Amino acid sequence: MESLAALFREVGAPVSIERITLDPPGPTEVLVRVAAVGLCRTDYHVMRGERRVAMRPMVLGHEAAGVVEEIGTAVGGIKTGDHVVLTFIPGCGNCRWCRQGLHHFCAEGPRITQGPQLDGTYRRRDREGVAVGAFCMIGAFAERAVVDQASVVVIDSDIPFDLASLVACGVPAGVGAVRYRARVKPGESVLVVGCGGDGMNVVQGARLCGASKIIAADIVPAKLDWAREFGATHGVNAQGEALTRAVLKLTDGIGVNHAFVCIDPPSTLLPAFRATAKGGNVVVTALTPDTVTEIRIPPLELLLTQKAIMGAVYGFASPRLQIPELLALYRKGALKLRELITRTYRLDEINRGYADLEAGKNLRGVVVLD
Ligand code: CXF
Ligand code: ZN
Repeated sequence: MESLAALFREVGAPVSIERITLDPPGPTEVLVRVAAVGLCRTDYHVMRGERRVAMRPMVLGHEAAGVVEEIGTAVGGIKTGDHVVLTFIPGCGNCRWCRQGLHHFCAEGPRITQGPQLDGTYRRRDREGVAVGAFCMIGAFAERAVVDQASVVVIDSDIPFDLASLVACGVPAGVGAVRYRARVKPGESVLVVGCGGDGMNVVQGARLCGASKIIAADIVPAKLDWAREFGATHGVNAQGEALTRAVLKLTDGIGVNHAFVCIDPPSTLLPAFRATAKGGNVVVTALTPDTVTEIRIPPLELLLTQKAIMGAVYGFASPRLQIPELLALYRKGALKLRELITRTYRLDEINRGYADLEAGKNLRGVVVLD
């Protein structure tokens, strides 16, 4: 069948909207009509060549929700008509990690930038017949996507698709980092550096965990205002040493219990580290360009302050656990989803959406398909 798709063909160039051919799902795959897909910064890093992928052309887009239209012969637990959220790391179910329920550690995870499906073959071709990859084994900047069942989580059908798409990446990344990585406790203090898609969800995760002081830091004033709506108790418009100083001032010179680095780790990690109290946690959720190969933390300072520096992908918990959990929190009014969406776009407006993200106008832009 044919599908309109946004193809990443050239580094630094806009994605190109083209008709591609989509093969039917293989035995363990499903065909999904994409209903909504978020404009996460990770795809933009790829477009700009900051995060390398193994092939082009490739359909980007990984923060998606939609409807199952067809299932392969060996698919279990998913049926035609099911509403689904796609996961940017597959949960193969067979590796040592998936067998423990740690799907965010799935052994197939390192292959998500390669291009082929989970089974190593391709389902997409361009009009010249050239194989087209699918970013994160999803490729959701398209009307339709064929994905392995390992990338699918079935959700309740009353959740609006634009909101459902958000729990595919940004929301679990941020909320999960607070709940499952740092394990923030009631009364603790939190610093969030960078209040974009991940950071704003760290803010609301900290609120959910009962943090008493939630300091939002960003250099875009509007994001500090938004952060207050999501639960931040303080806003700091500063970076570098000035950021550290401002946070120490707000915490009686002690620092926060937990700092979250949600933007540009090479420049924000040390200021966040130094704004953290002795024995505290520094959690990195943000991607770094491939060219950045080290972080600069004085080892003696690390030893003497006894802080922990941690990474969190997918919020450090299985998307299979988190997606239903987050939707339940939304349903009881504890989690903001609608408020995360600044603007919606058509599929052919993706480049404009990323220009808006770059200009700091969007918390989350979401492509909504008919
Ligand atoms: C990213 C998150 C950080 C590691 C690589 C993939 N995914 C989505 O934005
Ligand atoms: Zn993402």
